[in-house]
Amino acid sequence: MLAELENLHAQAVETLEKANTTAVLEDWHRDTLGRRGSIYLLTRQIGQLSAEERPVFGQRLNAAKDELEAAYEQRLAILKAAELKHKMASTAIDVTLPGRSQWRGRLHPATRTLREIYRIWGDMGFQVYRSRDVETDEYNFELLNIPQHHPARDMWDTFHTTTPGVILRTHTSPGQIHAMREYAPEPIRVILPGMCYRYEQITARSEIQFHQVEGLAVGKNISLADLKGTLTDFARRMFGANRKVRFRANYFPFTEPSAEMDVECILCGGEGCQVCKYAGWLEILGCGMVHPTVLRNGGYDPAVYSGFAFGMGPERITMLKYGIQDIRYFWSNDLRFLEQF
Ligand code: FA5
Repeated sequence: MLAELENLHAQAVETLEKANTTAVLEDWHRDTLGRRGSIYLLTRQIGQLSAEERPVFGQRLNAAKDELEAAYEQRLAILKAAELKHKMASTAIDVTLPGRSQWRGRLHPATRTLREIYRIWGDMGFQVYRSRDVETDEYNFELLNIPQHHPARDMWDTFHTTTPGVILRTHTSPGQIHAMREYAPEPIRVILPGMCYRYEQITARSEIQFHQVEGLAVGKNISLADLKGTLTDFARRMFGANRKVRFRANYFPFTEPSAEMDVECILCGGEGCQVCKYAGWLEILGCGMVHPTVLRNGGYDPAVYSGFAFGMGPERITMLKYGIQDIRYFWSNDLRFLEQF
C-alpha cells in the first residue's frame, strides 16, 4: 500500500505540473485531494494494515497530502497571476487612440421649417393651436362653406375611414372652426400646424400627405390691409428683409375675397430660373378674409367681427429654400437626403 501511495503521489505531482489553467487545477484538486480523490481514498484502507504498519503509513500519507496541498497552492498562485496578466493585457484601453465621434441625429427638414414658422408667428403674437388629423365631413367641408356637391370638393379629394362621414382632413382649415368655437367671442390669433392628406396623384410637387400651417386672426376691425401687412412681414422674416411679395386674386369657398401670395423667387431673386419656371415668383400660400358664413359657423357675428386666414405648405417652402426638386424625398426615409440638412 505504501508503494501505491508513492505511485499516486508521483502521478499527482506530474499532472499538477501540467495543469495550465485554474479550471484544470481545480479539477486536479478535486480528483486528488478531494473527498473522492485518489489520495483520500487510501485513508479508508488503513484499517487493512497491521498495527505496526499503520503509523508509518499514516505519517507518510499525511506528509504526502501536505506536500501536494502546498504544491497546489503554489501552482494556483502562479496560474492566477498569469491569468490576471492576460486579462489586463487583452482589455487594456489605449488612452492615446483618437476618440470615436458620436453619431448625432438631426431634425427633419420639414420640422426645421415648421419650427422657423412657429418662431416667426410666435414673435407676431400668434399661438399654436393643435387640431385633429381625423375630421368629419362637416368640419372639413360643410362648415367651411363647401356643401355636398360643391365643385370645390374636386380640389380636395380625400381618404375615407370605415365610419361614414369621417375622413382624413385635406387641409388644416377645419381647425379654424374648432378654434373659433372654443374662443368665441374673444379675439383670436392662432396658427394651426399639422399633417393633411389628399387622394391625388403623387408628383414632384404633390404628396398624398404633407404639412400645412393655417393661420387665423379674428377680431373687430380686421381688414384686408392687416392680412397683406401681416403676411408681407412674415415673408420678410422668413425669406429676407428685402423680399418682394405680391397677391393674386383667387377663389376659396371659405374666404372672401381670396388671394394667393407669391414671393420673389428665393433662388434667382426674380431673374427667372428653373425652380420658378422663369416667372420670377413663387406661390407659397392661399389666404383671404374669413367668409361671413364661416364666421357665423364659428360663433362670431359677421356684422361685428371680421378676420383673415391663410394656409401655407412647409414642404413647398423648404423645397424653395433649399432648391429641392422633388417632394417625394421628404417621406422616403433616405438618409442620403436627410443627412444634408
Ligand atoms: C388650401 O388647402 C386652403 N385650405 C388654404 C387656405 C387657408 C386658403 C385659409 C384660404 C384661407 P391649397 O389646396 O392651395 O389651399 O393648399 C395650400 C398649400 O398647401 C399649398 O400652397 C401647398 O403649399 C400645400 N399643398 C397643397 N397640396 C399639396 C400636396 N399635395 N403636396 C404638398 N403640399 C401641398
